[in-house]
Amino acid sequence: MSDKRDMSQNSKDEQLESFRVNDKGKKLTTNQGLKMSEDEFSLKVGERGPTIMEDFHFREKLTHFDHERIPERMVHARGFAAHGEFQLYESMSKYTKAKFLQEPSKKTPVFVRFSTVNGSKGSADTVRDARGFATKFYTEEGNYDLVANNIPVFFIQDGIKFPDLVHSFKPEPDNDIPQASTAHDTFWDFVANNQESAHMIMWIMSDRAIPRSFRMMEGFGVHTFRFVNDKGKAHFVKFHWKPLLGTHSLVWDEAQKLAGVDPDFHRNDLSHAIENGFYPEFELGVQILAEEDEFKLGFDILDATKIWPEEDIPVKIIGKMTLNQNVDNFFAETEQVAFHPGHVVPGIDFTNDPLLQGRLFSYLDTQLIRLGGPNFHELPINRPVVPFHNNQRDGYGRQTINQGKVAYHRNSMWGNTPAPVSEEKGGYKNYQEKVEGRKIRARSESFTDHFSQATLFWNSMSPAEKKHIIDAFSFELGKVDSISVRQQVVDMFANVSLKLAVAVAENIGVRPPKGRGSNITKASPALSQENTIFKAKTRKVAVILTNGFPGPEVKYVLDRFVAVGMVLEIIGENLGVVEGTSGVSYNVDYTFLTADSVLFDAVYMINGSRKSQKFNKDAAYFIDEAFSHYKPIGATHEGRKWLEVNQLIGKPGVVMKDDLKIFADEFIQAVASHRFWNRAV
Ligand code: HDE
Repeated sequence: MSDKRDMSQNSKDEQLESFRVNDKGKKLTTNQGLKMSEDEFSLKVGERGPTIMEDFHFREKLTHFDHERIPERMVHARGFAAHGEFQLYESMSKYTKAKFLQEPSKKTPVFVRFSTVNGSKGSADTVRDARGFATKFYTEEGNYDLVANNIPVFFIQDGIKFPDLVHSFKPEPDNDIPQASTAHDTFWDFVANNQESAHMIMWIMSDRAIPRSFRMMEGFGVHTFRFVNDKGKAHFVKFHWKPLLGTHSLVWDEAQKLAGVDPDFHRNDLSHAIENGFYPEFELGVQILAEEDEFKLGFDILDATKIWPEEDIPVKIIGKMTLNQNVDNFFAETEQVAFHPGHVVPGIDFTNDPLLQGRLFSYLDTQLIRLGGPNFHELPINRPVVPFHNNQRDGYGRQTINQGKVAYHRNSMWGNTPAPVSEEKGGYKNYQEKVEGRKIRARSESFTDHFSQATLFWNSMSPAEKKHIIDAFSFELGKVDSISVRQQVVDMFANVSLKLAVAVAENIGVRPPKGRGSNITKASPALSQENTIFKAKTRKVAVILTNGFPGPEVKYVLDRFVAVGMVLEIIGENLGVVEGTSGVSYNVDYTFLTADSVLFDAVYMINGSRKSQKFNKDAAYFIDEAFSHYKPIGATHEGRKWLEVNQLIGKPGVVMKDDLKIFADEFIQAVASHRFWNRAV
């Protein structure tokens, strides 16, 4: 690609366009462009004879196929991505000179890959795990990667422990079991013997680890980074993504069932939302701390197991990212994208967080093995939208044809070019932090409080959220064979909350914990999902509808739902069209054979008991399950019979009204509420 083309282009999409190929309607050729007359039969000696070496087409086709797979990511193997754009609300020039954070009028193309951490590429979407939330900004100063998670802290404090952590949570090495799950001995043995993990474990046991959707997750840069302005003045900064649909989760039973019913649940959710024009939106927030205040927070800001409570340091919302385009090709884009926290632009810099320092080594290293060499930056999805010039040459898969003889610095033959650029003219210059010290392998004393913020998190949870945490610990430790490990974990979490540890100990058959509990009483309301945004928009409603439904009335209600952006899926007795009175009809999307309540956010029943016993049984099960997952249930017309049969009338979140306008209002409100935790199920 010529510089001219690179320079003229600021849209990543235009750049990708030049790489897109559509084979539809084309003639078949080999990779050398040779048209082939036959693609079904290998070249043989006689019709029944052996295949011969001469068959270059056979060999090329099979060889390519044999090499189609690349190593999956060591962690974050299962991911799903989309394109979009980022736009700033107000200039950040006071804090950073990063060009993409100066002008509210400017749009920066982005590519975002969401992922689970633990499971293999083919594992289920809804497992209990942290989620990756990695964003590549294609800026005019080169690519900036914000490689974030949906949890604001991490398990460990120093990058050197990452292989130990990952070995403990991956399937156990003797039998490769279990897949995509931390509910096994080695992980919990690691936790109990590496107590810096306490805070992260509280998040992993909470609802945050089973998100309803990628569209409903927060994102966190985790580490403390630096913003540097054009005067060279630095501020500490933490990055946040806030979803405009609010932060919402599944319930554990639902998450487990979804892993079977639809292992692609989050992928489907994201790609369908984009296809239907419901573009996911996330606001970018920053917490900013003056350098002088580095030691004022009561914990070490270089410790990645700590948050900056939002009530103490507010999150300033500075812009919005909109995901508006699905990928064309999963391998070329989602699989080959290569993120790296070290991909920065002037105005964004690092701190000495030892976890961040470890990451700055690991990401480039991992791309070399995964993408087969040092030229992965030339892959279309990884190319910056500005040209790159340096003396790096050759290597596997090199695409640029570098002209001329000179490939070294310093030179006279090319006037010592490519030439470094001064800081004033936009060259990156690392922040000149003064550091002094002895070379030692040690943990700073300021990194040794592992429990205060774990308790802060616990204190901030609603009663329902606390119950989910106790249930999650009990599930995970219930799968641990070693009684000693179970006991160690319970003893450890007594330092977070005695109530939590005692409840878990009872459930998993170990001695009551030895710990004394915590004297931390502080809470941070921003940590509870009860305090998030609630909207009916994009919520998926199962509409149970059979022939003979009252056409105009049902149409009125369904139109109201669509008007607020709810997504309706019709469940009927059979596929095809379901007919109502006055010529109103709908296409049926599912029968009870293909629909399961876990696929939906809410249920609306219009038609009640049918002649078929099977239909009645299936419907009863469907509604019961939705009820047990705390989902809104609405009924009008004959649908009310189901509420009677299932004894649901008057229960929280069960809406039944004769007046259809009032019904629609109340049901929309119920759907926006997400779940009704005050139900006894
Ligand atoms: Fe990663 N991490 N990580 N990580 N990480 C990778 O890089 C690593 C950490 C995160 O969608 C790998 O390209 C170390 C924190 C995301 O492609 C690897 C340490 C956070 C993704 C790696 C951490 C993350 C990765 C594997 C501790 C949240 C997926 C494949 C020092 C802020 C990116 C790859 C994608 C991927 C190393 C800790 C986020 C092996 C050594 C903390 C979102 O390089």
